Amino acid sequence: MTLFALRADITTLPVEAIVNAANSSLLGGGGVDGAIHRAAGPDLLHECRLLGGCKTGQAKLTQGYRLPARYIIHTVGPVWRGGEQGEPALLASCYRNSLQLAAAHGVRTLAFPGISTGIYGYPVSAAAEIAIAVSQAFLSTATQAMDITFCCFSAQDLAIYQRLLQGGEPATP
Ligand code: AR6
Repeated sequence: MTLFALRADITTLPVEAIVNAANSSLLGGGGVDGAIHRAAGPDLLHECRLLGGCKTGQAKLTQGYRLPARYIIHTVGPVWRGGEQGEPALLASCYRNSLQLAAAHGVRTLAFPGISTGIYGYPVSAAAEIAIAVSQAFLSTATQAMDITFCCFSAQDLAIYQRLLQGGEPATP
């Protein structure tokens, strides 16, 4: 099993790529997006301006600039509107497209934040189930191994992931 959960600031993780929970402008925002732009530095915004935004459920890749991570994969999660507006499929698409983009760039260590579970209001347990299920499905068909870390910002979120990952110990990437 190469799925891990840990509690950390995702901008500090020594992985090859981190995923950003962005908005469709890709020009920065609050939450983890703001933290990533602050830590990566202004060159990130310059590259993002060239990308022409990103649709909900899609993903785009940039360099990591001042981050330990070589790449940042920016994905736009759905805003939670009660769960009947296609949110689960869109969130699954975020994870799947991010994983495919990572694999296409030879990434072997990848960290995800809880996409949509902050400002966008997606319930953490439901989102974590999708994150894990999509990642497991991806790994079962991937041609190359990948370590996937679910980076939680709170102890509560970490407990949810650990329960869903069947109590596995959090591991450093
Ligand atoms: N490291 C890891 N996780 C973090 C960090 C961090 N440094 N900071 C926050 N989180 P959010 P969303 C967690 O709101 O819900 C932005 O303005 C946070 O606790 O960042 O997808 C974008 O520009 C939560 O668990 O993203 C969009 O407009 C998770 O990251 C909008 O927010 C995601 O919370 C996207 O909202």
